[in-house]
Amino acid sequence: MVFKDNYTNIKIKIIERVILITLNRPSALNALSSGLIDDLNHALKVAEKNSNISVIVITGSSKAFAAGADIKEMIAKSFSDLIDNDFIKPWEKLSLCKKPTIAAVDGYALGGGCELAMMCDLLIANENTKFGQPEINLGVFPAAGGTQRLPRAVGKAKAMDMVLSGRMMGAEEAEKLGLVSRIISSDNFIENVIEIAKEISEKSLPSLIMAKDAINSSYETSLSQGIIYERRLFRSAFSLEDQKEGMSAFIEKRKAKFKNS
Ligand code: DAK
Repeated sequence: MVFKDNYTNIKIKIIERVILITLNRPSALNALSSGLIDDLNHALKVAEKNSNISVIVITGSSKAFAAGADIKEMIAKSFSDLIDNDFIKPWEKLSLCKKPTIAAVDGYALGGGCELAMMCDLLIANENTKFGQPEINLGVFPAAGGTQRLPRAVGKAKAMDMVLSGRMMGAEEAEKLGLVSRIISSDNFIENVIEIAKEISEKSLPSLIMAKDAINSSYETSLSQGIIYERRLFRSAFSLEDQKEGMSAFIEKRKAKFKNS
């Protein structure tokens, strides 16, 4: 399986071991139409299988990461349409991706756009970013994980505030609350995010995958079960050549050269 030469709704660029996926529906502020999600999922699937790629960065434009699900596509749907065809299900592919993912968020990240960003492992925001779950203004409420991931990130009080009032939250507040991993200033925003991604991509890929898996499991299990799972994964890391290389490099005072095996 290979990347398409031309996607309709995204652009891709490979920089060393990093893939940059840019959501590209400028006329609709990157509203997440089913066509866009199909393109995103295709690129994600290829990137996940491609052994030359370690880190996936998803970004939008300086005006909008994504302004949510496509309201024009959604308006005519009925209850039974949603029962027959859960059109949000395909969005979950991102949250199931085993490789590290980074949302590089600039401009509006609203509704499904905010939810998509929250599915990523790191959320790096430009200082101008505005997060929000404004679905309440449309007579509905967040349903692509917003009522679940947002309170886990920012706490119940702030999640209730955002979801019930539909107000937007700036990057600074979002970083203070733990929704955002890092804020990067506007100058050379995406280049700086790529540098962070490149730095991560130089680590051992199997260890990155296990570390991500261990952290995600902390949301699904009790502390004692999570600690047992962490320890099992840690033991497996000792079957990697990369573990010997990483520790030898430390002792020999040189930079580790991981083989991802
Ligand atoms: N969908 C479709 N088109 C959109 C859009 C959206 N979400 N957001 C913006 N656009 C389009 C506008 O209609 C406009 O198109 P034209 O009128 O030029 O054809 C163009 O993008 C530029 O937008 P504006 O003219 O409005 O630009 P402004 O700078 O004035 O305002 C804005 C920017 C981001 C504040 C504004 O566009 C806005 O409020 N957008 C809507 C934000 C929003 O309400 N987002 C939530 C969408 S609902 C589900 C699970 C989850 C979901 C659904 C189902 N299930 C489990 C079934 C998720 C739902 C959502 O995300």
